[in-house]
Amino acid sequence: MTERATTPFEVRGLIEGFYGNPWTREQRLELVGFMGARGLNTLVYAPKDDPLVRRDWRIAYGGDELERLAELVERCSREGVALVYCLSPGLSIRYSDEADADALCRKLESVAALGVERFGLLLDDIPLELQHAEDRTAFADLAEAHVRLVDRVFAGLAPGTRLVVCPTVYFGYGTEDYLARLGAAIDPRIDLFWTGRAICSATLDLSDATVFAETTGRRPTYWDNYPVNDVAMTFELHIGPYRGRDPELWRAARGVIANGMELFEASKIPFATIADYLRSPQTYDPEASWRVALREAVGEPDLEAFALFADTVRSSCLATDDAPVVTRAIEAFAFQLEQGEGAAASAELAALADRLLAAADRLLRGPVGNPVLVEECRPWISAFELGARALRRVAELAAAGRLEADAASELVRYLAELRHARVRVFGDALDMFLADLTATRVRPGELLAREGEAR
Ligand code: LTM
Repeated sequence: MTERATTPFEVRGLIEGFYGNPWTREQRLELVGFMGARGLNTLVYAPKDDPLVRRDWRIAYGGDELERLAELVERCSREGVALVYCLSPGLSIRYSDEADADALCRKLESVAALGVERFGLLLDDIPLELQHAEDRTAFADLAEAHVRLVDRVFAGLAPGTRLVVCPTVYFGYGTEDYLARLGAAIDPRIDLFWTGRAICSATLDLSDATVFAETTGRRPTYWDNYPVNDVAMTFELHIGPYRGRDPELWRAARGVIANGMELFEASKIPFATIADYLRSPQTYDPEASWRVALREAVGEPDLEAFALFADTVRSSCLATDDAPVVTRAIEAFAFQLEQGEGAAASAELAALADRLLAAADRLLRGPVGNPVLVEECRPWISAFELGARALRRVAELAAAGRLEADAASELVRYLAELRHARVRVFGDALDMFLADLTATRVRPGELLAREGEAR
């Protein structure tokens, strides 16, 4: 593969591609301004639960929906952001039915009439086997049906229009047979999305991108599933910095588009760090970028409080260090206690707990600079406050020399309530700590009973 110029990624973007309530009209318009200001040049429109994109893909735009789309197209063109309009017909399309292929092309034409010049055909999250009997007769398998569909759609687009396809096999080693056959058969000008080794990949590596490019005959456009927190991830709040992306990835990838959370305001924090990486992957510093993103999101007066909270919700597929500040404090406390230094240990833990409590109080009850963000994060901030109370109580019991005697009766309630909250705060650290302090002292069944009470 030939080495590319130092301006890294051609495609630097975001995708509304999550399951859940799509973003609102106002949020999308705001996002386009946010992107333009940060050098992000591509917005992919693909909300899984917008009926006109997926379930009802055959239905034409009209009325309000058409007006909104036209308004988004206009805003994107003003901000220098390319809009990629996607359809996901895979749940119901009959690949062997010409009428379905026509319906798909007509719908794309109707959107092209608004001025859209880039389209996506998304074939993710559908069965790997052909479902309709007629399709099983017409095609050997899904790959063959997809080659025919992609060819048909691409041929129907006006010259110069770009098409990106999300294959049904969209993650893995990049050597899969379906990918190789699709890549070998479709026009080399068509782009392919890929999420990397996993649906939500911990790392995106130059070597994998190179393998994908060799298999498919084109550089991957990464559909990066961060910060998205849909489906089984809804208990995590993904506001940590973008990380684990190879600084040299641009040498073999066409670009990256990052999938957002339904929580729009919160998504802007990781989005800002993603924009920093995409602008300058070789100099990108996740923690420095994150600090700036947090400051922009909450404003200077709330920065310390929000940053303390944000440090406890880093859990995601990208993070190995879930809640570093609190984890280190718990480790230090446990060690000092073992050494018989209970007084010093409890003083340090109490001081941290008080800082966490003050931060939670400010965010939950004070006037804040970004109330929309705090509302979105409220379930996690409430659990953060509960955890801080638990830490405070541990410190008090230790200071009074009562940890041994009273941990079970005093702390099991916190453990039960934190588990019942069903949001991930403090990673595993606090749960393990409280469980450890209480485990040997709680009668079997008591924690379960407490969880029942918390309900
Ligand atoms: O990632 C892809 C290509 N498709 C879906 C997304 O729509 C979804 O948001 C993410 C995260 O759950 N996973 C998918 O498989």
